[in-house]
Amino acid sequence: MKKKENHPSSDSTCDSLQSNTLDSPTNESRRSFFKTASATVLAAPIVLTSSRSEAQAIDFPPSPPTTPWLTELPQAVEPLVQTDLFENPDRIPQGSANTSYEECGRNQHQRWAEFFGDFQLQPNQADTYELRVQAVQDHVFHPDYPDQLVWNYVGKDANGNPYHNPTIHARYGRPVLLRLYNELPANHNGFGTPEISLHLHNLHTPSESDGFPGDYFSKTKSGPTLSGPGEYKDQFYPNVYAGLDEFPKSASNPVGGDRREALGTLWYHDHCLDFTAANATRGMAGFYLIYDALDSGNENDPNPSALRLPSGAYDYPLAFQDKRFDASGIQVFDQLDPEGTLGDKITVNGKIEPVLRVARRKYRLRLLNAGPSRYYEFYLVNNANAAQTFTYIANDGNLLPQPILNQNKVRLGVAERADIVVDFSRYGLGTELYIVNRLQQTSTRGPGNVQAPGSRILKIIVDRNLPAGEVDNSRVPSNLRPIRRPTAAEIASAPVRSWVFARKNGLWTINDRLVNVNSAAAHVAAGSYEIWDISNPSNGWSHPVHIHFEEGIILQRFRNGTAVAIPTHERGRKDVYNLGPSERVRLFIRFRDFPGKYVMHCHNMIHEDHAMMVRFDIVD
Ligand SMILES: [Cu+2]
Repeated sequence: MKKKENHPSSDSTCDSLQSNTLDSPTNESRRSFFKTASATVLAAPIVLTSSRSEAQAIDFPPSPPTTPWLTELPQAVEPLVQTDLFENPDRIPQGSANTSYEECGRNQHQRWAEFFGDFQLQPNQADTYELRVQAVQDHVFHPDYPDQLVWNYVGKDANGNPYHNPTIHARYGRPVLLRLYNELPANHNGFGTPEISLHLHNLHTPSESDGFPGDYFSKTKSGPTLSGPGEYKDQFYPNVYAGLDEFPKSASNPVGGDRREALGTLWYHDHCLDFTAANATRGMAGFYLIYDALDSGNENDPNPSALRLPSGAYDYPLAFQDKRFDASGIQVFDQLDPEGTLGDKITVNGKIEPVLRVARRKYRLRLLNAGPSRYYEFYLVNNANAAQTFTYIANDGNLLPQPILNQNKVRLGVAERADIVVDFSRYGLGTELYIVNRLQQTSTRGPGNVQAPGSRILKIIVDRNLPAGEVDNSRVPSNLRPIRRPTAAEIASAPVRSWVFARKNGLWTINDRLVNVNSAAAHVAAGSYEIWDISNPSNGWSHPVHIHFEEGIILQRFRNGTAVAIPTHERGRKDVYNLGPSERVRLFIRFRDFPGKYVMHCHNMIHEDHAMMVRFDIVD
């Protein structure tokens, strides 16, 4: 058990927070933070410490060994089916919060009337989904470990069965209304907190639906930036391209916005203030894939301008998370330690050392580092550990202007994505391949060296030919999506804002400040653009910095004050900017369409929770 000091600037009176790290059902000492935390306390960071004490930190032993390759991943990842949100006349989605019928006190949906006309949504105006965040008691990370508790977003599959952390398929021009119920137990013991805020990383989502960290809710509690608790919260995803005001919807632009700003591979996860690492580690994360006329999700698309990338069962998202397990095989996480818990077991879509069987054809693999802390450098290798080649097509959910051919590695900081196309037709039936991680890491502070052969994370078996009559019509064209680069005049006229990511008294700061969701550190004008100069003066740790809501373009990279080349895969649009030791990045970014409160933070979720995050407001 350990006791932490309060955040020095907090007016919190809660000084007896208990460790609730261990999750064994027999551990009587577990405590839920929020049993003792008052609403006042919730308004401020509460898990902060002024210094790390080695004596207090829990040093977990390595996770118990597991027998590899016992679990098979499904051969296709099905999209979530819609839920009818019109059955209950009291709870029809509407512009303002439906607090009379148990919705939490969110702000009014922006531009609602512009999209839907009426105060209430009409049938067929949007794709409607319902997710319920639930405690699932029987998750199997690995057959050698016991069934155990996770928290998942639970929808329903086409047969009405529970679909955990479902993949959502969306289309530009078709809004999504996602209703999120919080059904977590208020009396939870163990790591994680039963208040939630759903962030869809990095859709162009209005502030009130962005999963702002202070917007967390449960049936009985609400974050400092909501006006009240509730059973559920409606999130409105307009699914327009960024730049809606500059490129309005019209007959020739039916979606609205700048089509060069399209995204593809997105993911959603919990973003509760101070507990993002714990809640995401507890299991709250899933994919949201969005398509448009170009990246249409149909490899047989007759539209001549469609890219025809591998689609359907051959468009496969893979989320990697680092996790730690105790001697009995139960997941553990130290949410009080500002250096967190580094996972030594890597799950792929929630499974340890799984197998994916593929057909002899091209696949689009969407790789996501879902955190909380570990960096990866992935290679696709054969049985002799020889690296295989693939085509790198998208970074952070943005298709690159041109594919990068003959690549053999993908390096991902937390929340970064990479879409790659692998042609398995090159391999004979029965070929066994592996995704391996060669990046060494011994603490949550950042990665170390790259060393072969690395550890095998996922086994891929090329186990079948295409069914008779089926042809692989997919392709990777030589041009993918055009990019809008800032002009020289825009760069010259852009105001420069500097952000320093550092460490102070054992915590993590931005411009010397700990997170304060009640106060914006920057006000940027809607429709404007700026250069953000982000830097990490330390040589002791790394920060994958994430800016919500808008993507940026890296203008320059520096290491130890010297300009260095921008890697090819970083020359598209990005939403995560890796700051390695003594690194600095200058990026160009626009702020458009939906004013309100947003955040920038380190996406090493442990740094984020301990308190490397800043609120910025877009103002009219
Ligand atoms: Cu960091």
